[in-house]
Amino acid sequence: MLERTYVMVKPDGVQRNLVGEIMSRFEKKGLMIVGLKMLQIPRELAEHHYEEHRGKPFFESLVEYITSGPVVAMVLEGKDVVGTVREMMGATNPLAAALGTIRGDFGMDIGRNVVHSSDSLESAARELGLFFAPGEIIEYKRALDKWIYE
Ligand code: IDP
Ligand code: MG
Repeated sequence: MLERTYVMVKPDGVQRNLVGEIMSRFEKKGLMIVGLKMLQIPRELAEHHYEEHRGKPFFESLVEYITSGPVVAMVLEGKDVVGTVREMMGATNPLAAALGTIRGDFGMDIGRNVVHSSDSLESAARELGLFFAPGEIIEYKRALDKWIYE
């Protein structure tokens, strides 16, 4: 099923010049970029985005981390894209993440794990809505699609 998900390169990924590398992996996989922007997340939006973690011991440091510098936010579209991107991203703790995944290849600490992606279709819809206005998600045809999908 064709789905959309919300993905972002976190401030550490931007500072470490990993934006191109990370986006390139998604492009090469065959996922389609249908929304893209750079922003520095205001505290209120960060707290909203990470609502489910409010009250946990790491919540404050998480909000500080995610608001500490610009992020690159994107909407990716593709077959089963939510699960596909979660797999490409790897486990939350980069030292536990498999090599070959983004976190496994580029991260060391759970509090600096380089990338975010929605964990379900429901959170994808919610997070997309927080970061992108409807008009900022672009529908277009890719000539390559017939070589990516049977
Ligand atoms: P996810 O990003 O793999 O979906 P979540 O459990 O949703 O993981 O946690 C959101 C983010 O909060 C993580 O990506 C990580 O940056 C941070 N985080 C999660 N658990 C911890 C922790 O135990 N200590 C510090 N930061 C954490
Ligand atoms: Mg999560």
